[in-house]
Amino acid sequence: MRIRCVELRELRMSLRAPFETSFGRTGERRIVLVRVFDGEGGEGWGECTAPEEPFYNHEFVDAAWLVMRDFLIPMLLGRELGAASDVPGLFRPVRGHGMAKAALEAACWDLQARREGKPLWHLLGGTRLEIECGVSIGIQPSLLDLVKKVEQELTAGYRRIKVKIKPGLEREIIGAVRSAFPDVPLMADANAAYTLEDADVLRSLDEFSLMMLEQPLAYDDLLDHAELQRQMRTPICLDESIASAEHARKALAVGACRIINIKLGRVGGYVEARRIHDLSLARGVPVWCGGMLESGIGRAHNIALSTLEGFSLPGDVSASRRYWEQDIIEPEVEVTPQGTIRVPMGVGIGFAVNERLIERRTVRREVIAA
Ligand code: OSB
Ligand code: MG
Repeated sequence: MRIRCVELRELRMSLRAPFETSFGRTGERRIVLVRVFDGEGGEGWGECTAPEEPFYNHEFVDAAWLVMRDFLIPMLLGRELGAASDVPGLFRPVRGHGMAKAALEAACWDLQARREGKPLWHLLGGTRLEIECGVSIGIQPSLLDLVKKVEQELTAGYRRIKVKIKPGLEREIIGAVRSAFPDVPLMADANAAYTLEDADVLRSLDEFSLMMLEQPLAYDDLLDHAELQRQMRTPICLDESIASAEHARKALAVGACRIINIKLGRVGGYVEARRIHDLSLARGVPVWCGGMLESGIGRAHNIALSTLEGFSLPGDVSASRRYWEQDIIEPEVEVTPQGTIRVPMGVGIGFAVNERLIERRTVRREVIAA
């Protein structure tokens, strides 16, 4: 298979409610979509999960667009690919920019699966037909709003609640949810807002019986996380700190975490995500699929990834309705009353792409051909 042409699009999509973390607040997403064409009538879709600003990691929409257009796409065009798994090899000269790489690689996987007439999850080696869903709840205007929100998500069936925390508010946020719902599977995500100087307050979170504490310390740290993990009972889960299988191997070797959040974009695509998955599975370390406020295309890819055996904990992959008035895939992603998503049986990502809606939301489009 060869890629003859790539289309980049930027869409504007308003979130139904703004999403706030320790690094900021997002109301309107700039969604970047990638479509690859094989010149023989085949196409594949990917989504670049780079956010609007370089606050989560170094990547952001405008940089990802340029890296794809000026470096990655020229490396891909016209090259003979035995399979989509060959794509990361072509991109190796570019350092970092995992989200830009992952978007293109994911589109090639969708294309390959469609050419072979298979669901993508099957091509990836997935085994789960239903995936367990959790929700990530941003920082709310008040504790009462937060407790109401949690109640609403539990009523909808979600199996795990993740709350965002930030310094000074962690005990109030977690305490409010824990006292309202004493037995609910609960975790907290700090998005790297703390340092080891905060070890006392972080250690005190052990009393809330959290499933895990996600990324308390710096995005580029492993050693301080290992020190904190030695002092805490609550398992640490790393998100930002794991951008490759090498990072995962080192994190586990030094004891920086006991659980890993895998995001396709952050780790640079399916090949690297599967490496992290395989290594974690071999060491008995649970993994789960994170989210980046994706549109339906990124969401469909997250569902496919979540079918791999090692994804044994509920992820941040939830219903389209929680994010968008109208999603760009059909049907939209829906969650059962049991808090699961049934894996689609159609070819490729398994959802139809609503091209008319995509066209309406597009603010920028560029086509790059050989
Ligand atoms: O840290 O997991 C995170 C959203 C944007 C950036 C980082 C994170 C998140 C989320 C939301 O937690 C996950 C989702 O609902 O897509
Ligand atoms: Mg996180």
